[in-house]
Amino acid sequence: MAKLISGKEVSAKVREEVKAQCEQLKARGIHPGLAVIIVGDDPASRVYVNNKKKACAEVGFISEEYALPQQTTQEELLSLINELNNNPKINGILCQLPLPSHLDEKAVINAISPEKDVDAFHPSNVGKIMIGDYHFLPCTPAGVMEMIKSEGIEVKGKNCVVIGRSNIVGKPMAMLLLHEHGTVTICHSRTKNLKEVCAAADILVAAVGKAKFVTADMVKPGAVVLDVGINRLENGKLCGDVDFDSVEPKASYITPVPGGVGPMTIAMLMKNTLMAAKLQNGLE
Ligand code: L34
Repeated sequence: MAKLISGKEVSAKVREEVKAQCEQLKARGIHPGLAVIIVGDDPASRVYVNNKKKACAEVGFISEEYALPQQTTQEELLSLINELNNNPKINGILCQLPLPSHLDEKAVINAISPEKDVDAFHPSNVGKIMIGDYHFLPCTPAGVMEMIKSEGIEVKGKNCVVIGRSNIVGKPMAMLLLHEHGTVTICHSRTKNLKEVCAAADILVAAVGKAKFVTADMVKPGAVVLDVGINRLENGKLCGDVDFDSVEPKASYITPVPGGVGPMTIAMLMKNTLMAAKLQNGLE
């Protein structure tokens, strides 16, 4: 029987801390503001953006939503980002991904001012993370680390395996585990003996994007299993990358989906936005 690490509970604590610090900033005349851009009408993105707005309201941030139509041009999107870069009321800018296929994601990420890049996707922030000298951490990997810390789980010297090598999750996740002195392996679609590699992990992070990809035979008894996946099944239910029912009895800790890493991603976004407001006001 694994202990469940509740993203709902851990994220509520993070938001509480952010709220308290936001009140202190407000007392000094600083009101943190986040701009969220969403292009098109992807239903999942809509849910995530709504959750982000809700979290902003809860912690006391100003949030501005820019909902652009599906056929928005690259020029229009870049011109909005440029405006927001120059808007002193806005401390953080986030453009919800994925973008419609006619838009150039890389160019959009590059256009956001690194000081306002609360996703930490800009190459300058990615580089800073690599050398361990950063202000912003990418929200999802940072959320996973926060869950690990909330249980006092030690990473130092542990065998950590990350499945998935995306720029948004897999790669930065591996880096954060490395910063905590884990011995880190990144697996992907070309990995040989994936099952064996995973089964050697003390800490296993699944960020593949395939429902129930991680089965019990891939998990070492007593492993800590963190599930980043959010997959929608045909019946409309959400499901992680981990086959929860078979893995849960084998693991020592496991995160649920929903109510796991998803809410943590949003809480860490609040933390980054607070940091952005402090930085832009010379407080960090
Ligand atoms: N720019 N794009 C940018 N930044 C991000 O950090 C994201 N991400 C990912 C997708 N695109 C992005 C998110 O916001 C994934 N993501 C995200 C955020 C919130 C939730 C899931 C993914 C979330 O709230 N999950 C809930 C369930 C929501 C539901 O019912 O669909 C949960 O309990 O897991």
